[in-house]
Parts: sequence; structure tokens; C-alpha cells
Amino acid sequence: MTVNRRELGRRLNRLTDASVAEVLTVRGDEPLAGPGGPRRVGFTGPPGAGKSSLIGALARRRVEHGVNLAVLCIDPTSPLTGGSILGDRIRIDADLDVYVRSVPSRQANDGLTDNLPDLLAALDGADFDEIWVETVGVGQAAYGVRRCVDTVVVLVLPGSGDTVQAMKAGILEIGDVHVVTKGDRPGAEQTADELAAIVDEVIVTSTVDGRGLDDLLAALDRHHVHQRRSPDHDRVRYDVERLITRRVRELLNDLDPGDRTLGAAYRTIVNALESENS
Ligand SMILES: Nc1nc2c(ncn2[C@@H]2O[C@H](COP(=O)(O)OP(=O)(O)O)[C@@H](O)[C@H]2O)c(=O)[nH]1
Ligand SMILES: [Mg+2]
Repeated sequence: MTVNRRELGRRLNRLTDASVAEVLTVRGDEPLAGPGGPRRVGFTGPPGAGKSSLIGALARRRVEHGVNLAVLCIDPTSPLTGGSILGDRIRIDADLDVYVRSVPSRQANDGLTDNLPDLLAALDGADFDEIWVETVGVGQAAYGVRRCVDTVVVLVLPGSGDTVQAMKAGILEIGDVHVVTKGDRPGAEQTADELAAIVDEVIVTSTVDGRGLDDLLAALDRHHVHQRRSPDHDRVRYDVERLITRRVRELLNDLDPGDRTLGAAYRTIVNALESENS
């Protein structure tokens, strides 16, 4: 690959903790490019669903076919300790030529990492054929990742309780491809049947016996062809929304509780609403 990985690592490090002002400095005058770069696939599901294991198994097959792959793992961060609650449980064999990067998620926003659009853009610029993103699929984060990638794989564990939970959290609707993991375990087929009543395509996988892995890769390819025809322009909107909300948060964090700016801001909002309603 042409981009030096150490250089890429430095760039990603710098972006991971960058403030809005720093991000904009790095970008310069150029807005982030919209869809059209390397294909991006998001893998989302509850902790322990088997996301990392599945990514590791699929990555091996992709690499064997000569694909140059990057994996970005967004790790939930404990609000109390600031440390990772899951740790860097990346399950990609060390001998495999895959670029793997783990970044902490942030409590402050939608549970994804603060500068996800820029981290992905940095990877876009580094000659990868595909970029995969692992996120814990709970609520907001699932919707956020939907807006940054081309294809979303939603993982569901065997056991109907989990299906119901996933439905409640609204996660199923964001998936392009749905996977029941740990297909070597009892109950997987039943969960797949339940899911198939709700969504179009369900694939049962197992990283233990390898079932479904080729089917899943084929499903990703099919969705990619479809996606090419209808690029998702929501990416730019997501980026702008994130920058604005983060900037507002940064400004608020800098204020003392008694700062008069807060009162002035409040009155501005109230006045604006009143004039809108009159
Ligand atoms: N039986 C079985 N266990 C699996 C499978 N895939 C993952 N696991 C196990 O499930 C646990 C969580 O896997 P992991 O990939 O870390 O899940 P993640 O939290 O969603 O990334 C680990 O103990 C894995 O060994 C599978 O296909 N079959
Ligand atoms: Mg994981």
C-alpha cells in the first residue's frame, strides 16, 4: 500500500481526540467527500453478539481474495473510569494482513467516536478497498453508523428474547443484512425464522464451523451493487450535525454555571420561538 501505516496511525491518533477547531484545521477548506470512496460496511449488535469474531472470520476470506481491508472498532467507553468496558477484544489473527484500529467511543454524543467522519475519511485516503466498522448497536449509535457507511450488518444472538430486544431498540430497521450469530448453538434457526418474518434476508453464521460466512460475503456484495446506484447523501448532513452539536457542547462546557451567556442564550431561544409562534 502506498500510504505509510505509521503515518496513517499518527493521523488517526491526532483525529481521535481532536476538538472541532482542530478537526476543521486538519480539513482545511475542503469539505469531507461524500460517498464514492472505498466501500464501508458497519457491523452492529449487542456486546458479546460475536461482532469481532465474525469480522475476523470474514476478514480472512476477504484477504485471501486479495482485498486490502481496514477495520475500525469503536469501543464503548465507561463514563466512570473513561476506560474501555470491553477492552480491545479485536479477534483478528495476527498473521492476517488487515489494518485494525480501535478507538474509544464517547459518552457525550451518540455513542460513536467523536470524529468518526474524519477517521473514515483518513482511511478513505489510504488505499483500502474496504473499510469495516464495528459498533455496539444500541439506540443512537446504530443510527449514527447507518449514516456513515454503505451497508449495515445487524447481528442478533440466538434466543428469541434478544430478537425482541433488538426490535424494541429499533435496531433491526437500520440493517441491510441481518445475521443470527453463533449458528452452532441451539436456537439459532428458530431465531432466524422469527427474524425472517420481520426482515427480508437473514443469514445464520458461525465462526466455529464456518457456516453462512460465504453467504454473508455474497450478501454484502449484492448490497454493494445496489448501493452504487443509490448513494446515501445523508453522510454530509450527519457530519454537519455532529460538528455543530459538538461545538455547542464545547462552548457550554467552557461556561461557568452562573455565566450570563447562558441566560442570554436561553432568552434568545425563547424570543425566537415566541416570534415564530406569533
Ligand atoms: N459458539 C460460538 N461462539 C462464538 C461465535 N462467535 C463468537 N463467539 C463467542 O462469543 C463471545 C463474544 O464474541 P465477540 O466476537 O467478542 O463479540 P462482540 O462483543 O460482539 O465483538 C466470545 O466468547 C466468542 O468466542 C460463534 O460463531 N459460535
Ligand atoms: Mg467486539
